[in-house]
Amino acid sequence: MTITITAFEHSPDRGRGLARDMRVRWALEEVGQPYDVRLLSFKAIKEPEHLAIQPFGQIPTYEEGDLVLFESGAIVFHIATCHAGLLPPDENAKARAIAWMFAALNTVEPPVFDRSLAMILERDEPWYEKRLHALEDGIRKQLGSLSSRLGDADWLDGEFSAGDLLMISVLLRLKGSGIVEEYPNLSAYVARGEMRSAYKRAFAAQLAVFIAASN
Ligand code: GTB
Repeated sequence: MTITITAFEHSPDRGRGLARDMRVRWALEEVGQPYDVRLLSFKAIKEPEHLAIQPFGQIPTYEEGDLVLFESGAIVFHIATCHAGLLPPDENAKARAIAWMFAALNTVEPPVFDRSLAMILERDEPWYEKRLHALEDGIRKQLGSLSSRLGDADWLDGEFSAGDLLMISVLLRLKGSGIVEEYPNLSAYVARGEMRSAYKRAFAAQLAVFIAASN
């Protein structure tokens, strides 16, 4: 059955792979599932046709036969449960990998997202610098804990899993800030993710959308 995901027709990240379709593309590449992409404008994501499949008017979504899903974490989890390669077979190890998926989305992504939002919406406020420092200190608190747990391991818990895929996707949002580089093991961890051939294919696919839209 054909898998179709949605992504931005003109991603504001200009091909840097920061929008959340990237994690879904990466998961599909990891498990070797081909997929189609329906590209949508900012106007189209707020129209009834898209709202019927994504109630908040966002990308990404996932369609496969009768199944329609939204929320990138739920989509990655679905892909990981249906195909080998992103969750370990041992039940306890699987539960721990799922815990890392939640940690990426519930513990690390919120402060990272708040920083991105502040940089867009609050840049002209007189208190912006103070707020940015406070948000970055919040991120450092989580990254310090993550760095201690990772130690000198390659991945968060044994083999590469959907937990690593989501955590690295979240950390990539900090590219250019210099914050991840304060933790050399996290910096190397992110680089290991980016070196995976599945990541490279997913990145190239989303970049091709930006290049085609620029021509
Ligand atoms: N919790 C949902 C999920 O994980 O699927 C959140 C989905 C979401 O935030 N989607 C964003 C969206 O559709 C795109 S990814 N926004 C439109 C809207 O809400 O109206 C977020 C994003 C956008 C842009 C950049 N960027 O330019 O760097 C990075 C990330």
